[in-house]
This record gives sequence, structure tokens and C-alpha cells, in this order.
Amino acid sequence: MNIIRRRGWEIPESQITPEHLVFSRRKVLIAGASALAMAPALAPTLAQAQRVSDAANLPDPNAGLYPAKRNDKYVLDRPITDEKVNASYNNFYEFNSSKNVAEQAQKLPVRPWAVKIDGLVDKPIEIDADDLIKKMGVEERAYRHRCVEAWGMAIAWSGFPLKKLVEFANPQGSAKYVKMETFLNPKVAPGQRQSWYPWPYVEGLSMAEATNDLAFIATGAYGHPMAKQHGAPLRLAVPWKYGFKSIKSIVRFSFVEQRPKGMWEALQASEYGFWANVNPEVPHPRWSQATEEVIGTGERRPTLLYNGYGEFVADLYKGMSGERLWA
Ligand SMILES: Nc1nc2c(c(=O)[nH]1)N[C@H]1C(S)=C(S)[C@@H](COP(=O)(O)O)O[C@H]1N2
Ligand SMILES: [Mo]
Repeated sequence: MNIIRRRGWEIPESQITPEHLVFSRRKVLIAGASALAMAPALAPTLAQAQRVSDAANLPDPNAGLYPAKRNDKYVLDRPITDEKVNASYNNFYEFNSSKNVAEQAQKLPVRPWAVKIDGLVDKPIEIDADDLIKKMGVEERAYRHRCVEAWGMAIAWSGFPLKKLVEFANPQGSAKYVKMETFLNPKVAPGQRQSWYPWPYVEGLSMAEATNDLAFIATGAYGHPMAKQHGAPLRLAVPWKYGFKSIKSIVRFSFVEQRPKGMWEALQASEYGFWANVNPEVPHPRWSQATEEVIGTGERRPTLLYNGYGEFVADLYKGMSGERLWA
């Protein structure tokens, strides 16, 4: 199992450094706000400390990165979905196939968390997620999210562009795709005991997609580290594609020459393809894509081509009309 094999990162930096954070959290709890005044840069607020302890088994050494500065390049055409609504309506099949996975997902241990970067790179890397996040830095982006089940939300992610991770990995010229994998841990994820799913969850992007500025690795949401049900500690956010492309709780990025087959594509290729770009005019066999339900408001809105992100990504698909570009 990926998260038990720890060669090369047995004592990650994140295990050594958070002592002072634990200490200041205790001070916060005992002494109240005065402790904050003593160590303002280090100490999370009481509310943050509570959320951090909810989000992870150990304190998050990067908690101070949130809330991050909003990148104003990406604007929404609708309000951000209420956090409580968003955090209690999730798809995370590793836990169960209902939308009600938040409670079960809390069992996922997210710290420490090893991330592998391998395949067509000169030097494969194994790095702890906290160290990776610190290295990459964090900004906030308000994105729409569109599930192929014909519902949508809007969410303020925090994280970093995937292209930064690609630059860090420094893939060889022969790399054509980046393949991403979710953890495999049937002990804590009961859905992974259902053997008819080809676990682990896999997704992929072309190199051009992965290095487009819109492709984002989310590490937080709503101004704090990400809740487990959203795919802590690292998940993809590619808002011009159907939601199943936005793989959660990633443990591995591999640079490959062959087009990766996503878990849903492996399960049912007639319903789920590789490109999976949002298009109101191309129905999924089970769901018309003409409109979408706005979760939390009950409103129905017309679906937008590329989910409204065409100005940033339509060029990626020029000259590809022979491909199945839509779900
Ligand atoms: N590992 C993993 N990633 C996943 C899924 C999943 O079941 N497992 N579901 C996908 C689907 S279908 C959607 S719509 C989004 C849901 O993300 P959210 O729960 O944060 O809204 O996650 C995607 N990523
Ligand atoms: Mo979805």
C-alpha cells in the first residue's frame, strides 16, 4: 500500500517541524488569545486550530498559508456555494457511492502523506505533501465545478497551478501525458473493498492541458486546509472538464508516453472518455448536459461550453475534431 511504504521519506520534515505548532495550539487552548499575541506568525487562530485538527491527524505545518491571496484572473458568474452544502455533497467512491461521504472520509489519515513523481523524468522524486505544498506556495482561485451528473457548484480553492509541479518534475521531451493516482487503502476506504472497481482511481491529462494555467492542484478550500471529503491533501481541479477528471487525494504523478486510462473509462468506456470537456450539446448516455442543477439553490442554469472556460482552454483542442472531446 502506497501510504505504508515509506522508503526515502521516513522522517519527513513535516514530522520534525510542527512541534512549535503543537505547542502554540496548546497555549491557545490554555491561555486563550494572549498566546496569539506572543507568536502571531506561528499560532493558528483558535478557529483555524479546530479546523486543522478536523482536517488531519497531526497539525498542519502549512496552516498559516491560508487564507491565500485570491487570483483575480478567474471570476465567477454565480455566488460561491455555501461551505456546509459543498462539504456535505461529495463524490468520493473510495468511501461510498452516495453523496454523503463526509463522515466516513474523516478516517483517511492525511499526514504524513507521500507523493511520488516518476515516469519519464531524469530523477524520480518522493516528497511529503506538506513539503511539496510549502515549496509550491498557495493562491486562491474561485472556480466552477461541473459533475457529469448534471449538477454544479462554485468553490474557492487554494493551491497551486499544476504547471508548477510539472516544472519541478522536469519531465523528458518524450512525456506526452501526466497520469495521476489516488491512494489505495481498503482498510480505511470501504469502497475500495468493492472489487468490481479497478482501484486505485486514476486520471490523466495531456502535457498541454497539465501546463495550462487553469489546471490547478487544490490543497485548501474556503480559506483553510482542505476537508478530507474534498480530497485532502492534494486534489486536481480542472473546471472546464466534468468533475470525474478532478482526481482526489493524489499520491502519484507519473509522466508517460501512453494515454492513461481513467478508472471510470476502464469501468465503462461508453460513458466516460479521456478528454471529458463540458459541452451542453453532447449528452451523456444517462444525463442530458443542456442544463445543470446549482447545488444549494435548486436553480437550473444552462450549461456552458467548456463550463465557461473556453477563452482559456479552447485552443488546446484546435485540430482535434477526430477525437471524442466531450464526455
Ligand atoms: N479519488 C477520487 N476522486 C474523485 C472522485 C472519486 O470518487 N474518487 N469523484 C470525482 C467526481 S465524479 C466528482 S464530481 C468530484 C467531486 O468533488 P467534490 O466532492 O469535492 O465536489 O470529485 C472527483 N474526484
Ligand atoms: Mo462527478
